[in-house]
Amino acid sequence: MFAYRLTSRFVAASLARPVPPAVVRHDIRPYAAAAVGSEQPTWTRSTFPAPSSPNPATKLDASVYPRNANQVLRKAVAATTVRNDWTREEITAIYHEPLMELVYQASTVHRRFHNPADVQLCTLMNIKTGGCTEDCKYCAQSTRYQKGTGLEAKKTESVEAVLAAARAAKENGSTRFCMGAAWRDMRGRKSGLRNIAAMISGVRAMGMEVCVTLGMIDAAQARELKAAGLTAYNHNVDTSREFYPSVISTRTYDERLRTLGHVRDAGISVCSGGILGLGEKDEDRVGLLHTVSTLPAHPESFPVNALVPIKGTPLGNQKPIDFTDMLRTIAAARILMPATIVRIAAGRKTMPEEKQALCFMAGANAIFTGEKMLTTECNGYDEDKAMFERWGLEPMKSFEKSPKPAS
Ligand code: SAM
Ligand code: DTB
Ligand code: SF4
Repeated sequence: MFAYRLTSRFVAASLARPVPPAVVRHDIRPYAAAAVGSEQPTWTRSTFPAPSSPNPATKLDASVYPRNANQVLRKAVAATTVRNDWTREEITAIYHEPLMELVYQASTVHRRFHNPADVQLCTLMNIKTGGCTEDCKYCAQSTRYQKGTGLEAKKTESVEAVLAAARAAKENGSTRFCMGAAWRDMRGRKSGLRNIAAMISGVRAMGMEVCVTLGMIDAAQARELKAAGLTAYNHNVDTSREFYPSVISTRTYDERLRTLGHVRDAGISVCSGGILGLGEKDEDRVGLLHTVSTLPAHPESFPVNALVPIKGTPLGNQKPIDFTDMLRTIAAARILMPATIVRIAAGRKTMPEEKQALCFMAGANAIFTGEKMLTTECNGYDEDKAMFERWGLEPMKSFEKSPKPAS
């Protein structure tokens, strides 16, 4: 009561008095105007004097952090169209902005391009578990680390089992169903592809968006998946081009980009993001953002995975990514790719709700929900429903952000 009286008296007093010029920058009105795209103040690192003892975690190489950082952020935030000509220097400047300001500006951009209450719910199913020949150092499903992980390879799931899981996901409010297979590519899997086409058309017939992640595919396979009704294809570049070879040796960065090209050419939405916490540096997270935000067209979806350390893999003892690095990556992605769905992917299970809320504030607008990710636990449907209730979030409608299918 007391607080209320104080506040209303303060509001009444400030409305009565004209705002003196000295406090104009604190006035909320320019920020509100920014939501419709006009000029606004931005508080950047260069707005403040250099700290007397720089924090080693945020110390920057002057050669990559441009002097005109303020203008870089200002221009990025004021943009009303999507850009794909970002330079690494520009992305570095945005990524290293004071975190509060970065989140605030990302949130502003988010509100210009999306309804901030809408969050897409996607459920994953591993349709082929384990037995993968690749050597991705983070992965539970590679045969190379099987002795340590103890994960047994399984047969591919049946179409019936997949459709039953999709139905359950839909009943729980998911609008996208994503099927993953633990293999390198689709070579020599003709009957496998026919089976997957049946899964795709069955899930589509339920009115859900369908995504698959099947490793590398060629142009003809992409067209076949499109013909079956596929909405999106997930294939992550994972990290920067420079850091990539320290994580995976059995396929190249360019091979990944070629698959993304086939997906795009077939008219399928691209879902491509990365993993944080592999031991990469800030410049690698900037490199990841640079790769995806300078593709000829931005991915429609950008998943941000935090490494889930799997015992027995080479990264099983990796220290967790700093949450602030994850938040910076999400916020920068929102500014660089304003129309893209930014997905909090792996690692959400261990994230307290308040951290998740900060990610949504910074522009994340999709999650995986359900019993399982691929081999690890996922935040359950009920837990996520309760969180949405508390924070005023709503499940995004089907095909809200993906091209509506013809039929
Ligand atoms: N085999 C296919 C491929 O690699 O393209 C599809 C499945 S793969 C598991 C999909 C993505 O999940 C990987 O590219 C990686 O970004 C993410 N991922 C896998 N294991 C992970 C882990 N332990 N922690 C976080 N993300 C992980
Ligand atoms: C993506 O970027 N992350 C999801 C989905 N796309 C396929 C997979 C995360 C896997 C997490 C580790 C596991 O469950 O094995
Ligand atoms: Fe195989 Fe995919 Fe795991 Fe790499 S991430 S080992 S390709 S299942």
